[in-house]
Amino acid sequence: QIQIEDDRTGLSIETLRRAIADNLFYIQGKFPAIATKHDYYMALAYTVRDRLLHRWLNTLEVYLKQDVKLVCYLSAEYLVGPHLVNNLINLGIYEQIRQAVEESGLNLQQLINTEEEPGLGNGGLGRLASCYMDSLASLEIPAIGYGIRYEFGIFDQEIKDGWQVEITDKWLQDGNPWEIARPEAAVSVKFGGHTESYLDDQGNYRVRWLPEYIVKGIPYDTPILGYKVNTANSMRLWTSEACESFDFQRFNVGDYYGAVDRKVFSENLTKVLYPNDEPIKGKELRLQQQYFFVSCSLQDMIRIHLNEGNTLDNFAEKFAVQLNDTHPSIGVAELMRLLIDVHYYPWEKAWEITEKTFGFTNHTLLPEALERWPLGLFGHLLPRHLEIIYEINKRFLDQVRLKYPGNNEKLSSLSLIDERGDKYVRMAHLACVGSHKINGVAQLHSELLKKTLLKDFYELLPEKFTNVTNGVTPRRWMVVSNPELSQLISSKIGENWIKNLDELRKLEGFIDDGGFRQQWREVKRKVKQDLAQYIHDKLGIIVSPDSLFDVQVKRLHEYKRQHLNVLHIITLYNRIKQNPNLDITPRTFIFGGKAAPGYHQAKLIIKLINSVGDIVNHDPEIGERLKVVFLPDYNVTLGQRVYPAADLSEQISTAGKEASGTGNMKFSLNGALTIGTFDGANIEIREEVGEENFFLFGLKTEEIDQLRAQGYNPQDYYNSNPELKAAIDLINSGFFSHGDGGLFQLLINSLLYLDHYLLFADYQSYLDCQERVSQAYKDQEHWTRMSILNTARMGKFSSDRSIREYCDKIWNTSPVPIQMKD
Ligand code: DL6
Repeated sequence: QIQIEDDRTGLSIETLRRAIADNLFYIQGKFPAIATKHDYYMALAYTVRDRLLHRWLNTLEVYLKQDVKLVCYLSAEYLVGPHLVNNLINLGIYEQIRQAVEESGLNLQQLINTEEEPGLGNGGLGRLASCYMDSLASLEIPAIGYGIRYEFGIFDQEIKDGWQVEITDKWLQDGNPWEIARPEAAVSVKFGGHTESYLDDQGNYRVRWLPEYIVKGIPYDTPILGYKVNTANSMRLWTSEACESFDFQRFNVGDYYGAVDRKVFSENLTKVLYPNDEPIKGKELRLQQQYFFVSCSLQDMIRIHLNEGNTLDNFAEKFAVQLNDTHPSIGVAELMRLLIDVHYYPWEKAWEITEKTFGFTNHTLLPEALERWPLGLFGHLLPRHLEIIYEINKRFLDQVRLKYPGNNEKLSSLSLIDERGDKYVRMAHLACVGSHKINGVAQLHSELLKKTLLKDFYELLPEKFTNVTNGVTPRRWMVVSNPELSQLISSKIGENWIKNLDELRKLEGFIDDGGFRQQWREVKRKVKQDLAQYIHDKLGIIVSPDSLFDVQVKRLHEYKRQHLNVLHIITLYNRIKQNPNLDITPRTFIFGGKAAPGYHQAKLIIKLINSVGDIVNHDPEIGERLKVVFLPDYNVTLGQRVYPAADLSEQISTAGKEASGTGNMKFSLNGALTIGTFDGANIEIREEVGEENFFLFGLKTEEIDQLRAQGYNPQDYYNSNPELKAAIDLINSGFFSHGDGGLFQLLINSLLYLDHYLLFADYQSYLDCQERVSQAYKDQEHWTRMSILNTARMGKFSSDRSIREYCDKIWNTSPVPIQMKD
């Protein structure tokens, strides 16, 4: 019998080649002689998408038929990263496609490189959401990731004269082959106006909301395929549109601009992603965005549920909704509104459903990142939700009174409304009260939540609190980004580690094999060479792949202390200048990361890194011993280049400030050693890899508390530590800024007179620890052993483990395997 492959589903090289040619012709409307690389990328992307659609529609059909429980991840941010290569890996057709592309006279890597990544997030929180989407699908857990389809994602970063310059990110400009619009599933979202009460036919008291305006939400779906399974879940992102594109009444009375006002407002709603680290106050558009996507998503869930013939009575048994930080926490009030005002549930039943449905993940202890909305603004935009929040609060505070009679202090600290000065709605409190589980993202962070930020909630509702330590997907962060190391690993222990990361432990059995260690080093050198080439091509800086690649890539923030790293560089520089023959381990310091456009100190740190680099890199006396590189426009794509090439991972936040970190996991997984503080997931990484394979330094949280209680004075450290003083004085002298001693003054003064993040207190410990790193690196055999052990012991930090924990502790869900129909 002859088997004929369908051009849209077939996986043979010949069929794939034909499908690419077909898509070039019929979708891009091009023939080879006039096709650009981008045309070929699109033709290839559509070829891959066809194979996804097949699995995706099959998955949706099974979900529908079996009326499964769905995990709905509500996240204002997703940092998806490029789709093409990840889909090739997860489909298991990388090699076939490479050959099919080559037979068409093209180079797969070049096509992969033309993809513009969707930058729909700021950093860790958004990237975590995407790792979790990968794991949900790979573990065959039915899920939808709901979010916002920002037209402009996180800005592109350029560096001009050492300063960050922000450029609008136009990721949709050349089309997005991975998404499918679903205008038929559009929903309406109300804003503003007022409420009124009425009695229904049965004499029940009801409230209706008469909005000032209504916006339409259109879903765009992107299939997210699991690794070598048939499950493809949906990432459903909402775009806002005007209900009416043109107001003829206004036009007819001569109000030409007014006629398009509403349209402009509606379309602006999902235009742009807010950079984090900006003060929230007054950012009305952000609250509009949050409410918009949350309302769209909850309405969507209810539609799906009712379509399956259910009533909402069992909504919580069929939907587990996770709040990714407070950004979607308005969902608590919105679900109450939908249940009470639209589906006429009594308050008590609605509340029971709501609390069972939601789980809340906190991602930060930084007080400035905690969302609270001025009461006036909130009530103006969401008048009905404010009423509902007042009622939730009234009932909640009654509960508090029972436990703490006469304790006004407790009432005020737990209340959903902050009334200590100007009044605010506290979104974290709404999330805590309205969720059945609350979790932090690393053990230390979850403990600190209970002791500090959410202490009163913990004392009142201890059973709600739990921890789920973050994880990262080994598919993107090893198989996609480090194919060389992945192949070496698989050649020794097979491929099962990709689905079960604990299997990496088997590598320990090869640790005494000198040949294996040699191969390990060769792979590292090769990826370092590739990064060195990239650095040369982009920045014209020559770095040696034999130097120690010391890497800090993450958002720029004072608590992450990139400037502590700079103080180390300057100290090494000073040492060489004082002793030109100094024998030190040659290092290439590599930085990358974006600063929020309004965060001046963070931008000044970027300028400082580049200024120090300018001097150090051009000083002949320093030569090859020190190089400083700032990689512009750090994003997922660049991360994929950088993590595999690192020898040393800088995780040097002030203890107690980094909730978890996930870059720390990606580095270790790729065989880098960590220099880190006792903070976030560093602690658990050290526990896993062994303290002898981790470079720990700095004060612990309790020591920091003690130091502050005694009265911390950074000047004491400055005056008593000559090397620290020399480094600070050199910056202040204008040595790195063409004589302009004032340029870095804001930054330096904040260290000298405040040092909120205790750089000076940790400086000596950091330097000593870096010295241990340098010594260790000289013994390459031993370093290789430590590197292998880091990789081998990273099983815990797979996002598959995190997702299993969410399923068990919070969502109460289990896998639904998908069989393919012929
Ligand atoms: O949980 C993901 C990620 C953590 O790894 C980082 O430590 C933490 O800083 C980050 N938090 C945020 C804050 N956003 N808010 N709110 O991005 O989350």
